[in-house]
Amino acid sequence: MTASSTNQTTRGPSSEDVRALATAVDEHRLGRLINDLAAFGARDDGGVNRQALTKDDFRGRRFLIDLARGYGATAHQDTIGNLFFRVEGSDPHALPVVTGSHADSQPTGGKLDGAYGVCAAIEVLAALRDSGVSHRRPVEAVIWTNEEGCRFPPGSMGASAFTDPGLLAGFLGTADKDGITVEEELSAVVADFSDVPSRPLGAPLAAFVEAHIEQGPILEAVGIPVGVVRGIQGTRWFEVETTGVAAHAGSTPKGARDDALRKATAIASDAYRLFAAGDDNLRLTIGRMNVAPGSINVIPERVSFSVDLRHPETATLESAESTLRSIVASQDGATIARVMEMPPTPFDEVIQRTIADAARLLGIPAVPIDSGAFHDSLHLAGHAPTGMVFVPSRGGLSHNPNEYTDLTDLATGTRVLAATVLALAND
Ligand code: HGY
Ligand code: MN
Ligand code: MN
Repeated sequence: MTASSTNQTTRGPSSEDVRALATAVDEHRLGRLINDLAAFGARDDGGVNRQALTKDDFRGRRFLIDLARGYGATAHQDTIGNLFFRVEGSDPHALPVVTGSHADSQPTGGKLDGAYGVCAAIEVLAALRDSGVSHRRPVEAVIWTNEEGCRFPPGSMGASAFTDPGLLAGFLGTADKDGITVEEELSAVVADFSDVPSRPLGAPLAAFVEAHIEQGPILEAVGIPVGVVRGIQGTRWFEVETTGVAAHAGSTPKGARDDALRKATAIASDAYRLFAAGDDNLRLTIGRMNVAPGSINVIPERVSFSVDLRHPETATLESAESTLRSIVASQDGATIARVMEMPPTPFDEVIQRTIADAARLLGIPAVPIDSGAFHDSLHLAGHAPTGMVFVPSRGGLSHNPNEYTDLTDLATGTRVLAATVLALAND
């Protein structure tokens, strides 16, 4: 099993150690952990609302810190709240192999998006302890702050500040719809986490591997339990604003109505029509629209709405953005601002091969796959050799309370993750 980034065949773990570690992955312990974490921000419909830096998010973190310490890990945090749970290897000076994901969710999220990768990473720590398998490098499980970006855009705030600390100041000042900032939320809980030592952003690491649900229909359709992710498509987020004049719904004649919502809906319908006709891989989503003053009998004076644009190629994203900008310009006074840009990002070939080798050694079928969703790994890919392990999503559904993956598949993905981490920790 090759594990080093120099393409040399290096001393990796013995097949016996890999199998011992995979056997130590406990499906039921993993299932319990996923359900225990889902209790923080649980919704009545079985989903989860654990948005970034909310009380539920922080309570979930505290629960995971105490759990990881119980597995013999030390906990650290950085200035944007990323959490690291570290178990030492035989060489304390070696760069760590890091695995993990995000614990924040969508407001109408499921139990698995992000949480699965966090729980799988902690299960790897538990399996390392239980199996006694040796590893040279330290292994760390990480919880990245605010991956979803729905409360505080942009997405992957914690991972991108970790890999580019210059972004931190801007992120700390970001406010949610109620005007509460990232900095206010983080400083409100400093005392609660004073037992967790700090570490600087941007620590070097040997490799990063993230387990995640696919959130799409491909693995289920082909009946394969593991996806070896080749890379992530590009994503761009925009805020569009239109303005008008608030006036009486009944007494304002047609010619005197300056209606912000009429302009916004004209932009939206032009965008949907043009993108429906375009490249099938181009994805446009208008997920949020705010209308002010929002009264049934007042002509809207301001509308703001989000646009989420995705495609595997930068050139297509560029041309789609300029089309969108010209549609917005067709409505007088309308403005558009780009609030996030994640470029299409390929993953490290050696990490992909290490994941594929791990699955093969364990006799687990695996296929290469591309990610339609963005992930924290997109940012880590520029910081260290990075890869992802996908497991199937039932019906391809995610960002929905009915998100579901069989526990067997979750455990299978965790076994491949554990074997991959072991290979990288012994390269
Ligand atoms: O939006 C995404 O792709 C991710 O699930 N946050
Ligand atoms: Mn996610
Ligand atoms: Mn998500």
